[in-house]
Formats: sequence, structure tokens, C-alpha cells
Amino acid sequence: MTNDKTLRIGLIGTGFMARAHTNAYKRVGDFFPDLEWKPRLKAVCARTPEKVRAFADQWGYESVETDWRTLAARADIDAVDICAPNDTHAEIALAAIAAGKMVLCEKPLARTVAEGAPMVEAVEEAGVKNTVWYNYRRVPSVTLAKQVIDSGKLGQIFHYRANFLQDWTISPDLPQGGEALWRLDVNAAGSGVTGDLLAHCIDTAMWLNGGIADVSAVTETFIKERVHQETGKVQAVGIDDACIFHCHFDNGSLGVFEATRYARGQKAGYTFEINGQHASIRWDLHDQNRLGFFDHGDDSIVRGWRSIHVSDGDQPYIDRWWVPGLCLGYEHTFVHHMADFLKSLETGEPCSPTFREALETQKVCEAVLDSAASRSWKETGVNW
Ligand code: SOE
Repeated sequence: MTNDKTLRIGLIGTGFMARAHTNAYKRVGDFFPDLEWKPRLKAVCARTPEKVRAFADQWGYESVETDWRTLAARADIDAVDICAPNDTHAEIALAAIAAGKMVLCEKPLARTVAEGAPMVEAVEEAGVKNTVWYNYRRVPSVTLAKQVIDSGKLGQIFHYRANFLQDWTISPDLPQGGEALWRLDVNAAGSGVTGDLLAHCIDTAMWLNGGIADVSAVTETFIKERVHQETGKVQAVGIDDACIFHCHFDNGSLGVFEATRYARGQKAGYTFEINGQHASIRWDLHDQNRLGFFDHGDDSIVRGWRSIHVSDGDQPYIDRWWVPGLCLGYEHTFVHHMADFLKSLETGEPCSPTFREALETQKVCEAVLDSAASRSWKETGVNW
């Protein structure tokens, strides 16, 4: 580690998450100039030499690698950022931790709890900084929802419901596996919508409303066979295309969650609603600069759902950007996460969600899949 507070990043992957993270590294110092630590784009790694070179040239990485082992071992890298498919997370993270690097891992932590648990053990034993990029917590309107809930305005919470709906896998001609389509290959992804989409909903839900105690789920795989891009053969599809589950939270509230890639017209339809004794909150990713709020305590002649445009300087993260009324987008969530990560280097506090917290989300995902397979309720074993 250099002592000038430069965080030398080694990024693995060149897909869309690699772009989202790199954009965050590039922007964070401009918009959070008071942070002591500054990221430096030291190296990017991917298997195909031309591709990784093109990515490095476009985004400004100083060097390239084609083997992640070399990258993880490099003395001039402080933090390894894993933006590769889920089946690589554990192996890369363990090697990076063994080399004393900080690790930032794209969600989900791993494919299974068994794969994720040693990652948690390793980061904690090595005492290296770690975080998992569950970015939606850092949409300012979602962070505001957390502040509103923590202030007690909702009172006792009764219900939490969330959806994450997409439609991009409806065609049976879509292959599975390989570049861009590894999310359809169970070996690479670990699961389908449960690990890819519900994991986001679960992370947000437990952050806002506490641990999920038990679950009862159904899953469906609508298209049972697809050509595999790598083998060229028609192979069974092992992922869940859709998943619905309900649950009990530790605080006594009930939850209901749905995710699918078969909701025609839905692209990233992530929504949630929380109903409390005094007030309710609702949120929609497609309208992410707004937070819905209903307060039963309002005078009855004006009582109703408010649509709070989260763009004022005293709302989370907003003072770093433009002037009141102007909007933020998807990319800002990653900049916020990076700002919090850099801040955590100053304060010595963990940067949430840590590997440990992400493992709790993994436990819920696994209980959901087990419940669907066994058609029975499952305890999650979550310790939130
Ligand atoms: C899947 O389409 C996907 O890209 C997820 O992998 C991301 O985590 C989610 O934010 C958007 O959808």
C-alpha cells in the first residue's frame, strides 16, 4: 500500500458492471473532493487481450492483465474489484485476500452459502476491507427511506413487499452461457432470478426492515432447454426464471417478494412498499428520484400519498451534485458506494454491505431455493 492515500484499483471484468464501477472510480474524487483517499485505475484484467486493451484505453487504466491470478498478486494493487461472473467470485476473492488486498465484489457474494462462508472467514481473519456492490441502497430516495424508517415515522411495520421484474429472457432462441448470457447458466450464476434480482430486494429489505426469519417459495423455469453458447449443444436450463416467496421478518412483519424475467414490458421493474402503523413508503426504480410517503397523521383534508422529489441538498448524497430539482441516475449509486468505501478507509468503519452482511442475503436466497425445491417453509438462519 502506498502511504499517499492512493487506492490502486485492479478491476476484473470488462462488462457493464466493470463500466459502472470504473465510472464511479473516475467521478468520486470530483464530486467528493474532501475524501482523503483517491482511486487510481491501475490495472484491468480479462481473458481476451484485444478486449481488455480496448477497455483500458477507453476508460484510462494504466495497464492490463489477462490472468486474474497475476493481477491479484501484483504488489502495486491495493484493492481488487471483482466484476466477473458469480462462479469466479470465491476463488478470486480468496486469492486477493491471501495477497493482502482489499476486495470489492459485485453482487451476489457467491453462488451458495457454502461458497460465500469461507470468503467471510478469510476477509475477517485477514482484516482486509471488503464490500459487496448492492448499489440500490445508495439511490438517494432509498437512503432517505432508511432515514424515515429509522426516525420511527412508520411506527410498527406490518408489511414489506417488493418486486424485481424483467422481460429479457422470454425468447426460447436465446442461448444460455458464455459472454453476456452467463446469467442463464446455473453453473456460472448459481441461480436465476433469485440470486440476480431477489438478492437486491432482500439486501434492501433487510437493511430497511431487519432480518428475514423464514421463507416459503415457488420457482418456475419456463424454458426448460436452451442451446449453450460454449458447447453449441441444447442443454437443460438449471436456473429459476421466476420466483415468488413470502416470509416473516424478525420484527414480526410479513414480506412478499416476486422476481421474474418473463414480465413482458418490464425492464428493471424494481419496486417496494412498506406499510407501518402510522405511515407507508413506496418506491419505484423507474422513478428513482422520488419517494412515495403516506402519513396517517396528516390533517384529513390534505391526507394522501406525497411524492417526494429527492433532489434537495439536505437529502442523502444530493449536496454533492447539482441544484435542487435536478435528477440523478443509476450510475450515481456506484459513485455513492465508492465515496462511502473511501470514507470507511478514513474512519476504519466497515463499508456496508460487507461480505458478512452479503452472506446473510445469500442465506435467504438459499432458503428460498430450498423451500421451492422441497415445497416447504425454511428457516433462513439469518443473524441480522
Ligand atoms: C440483470 O439483468 C441485472 O443486470 C442484474 O444483474 C443487476 O444486478 C441489476 O441491477 C439489473 O439487472
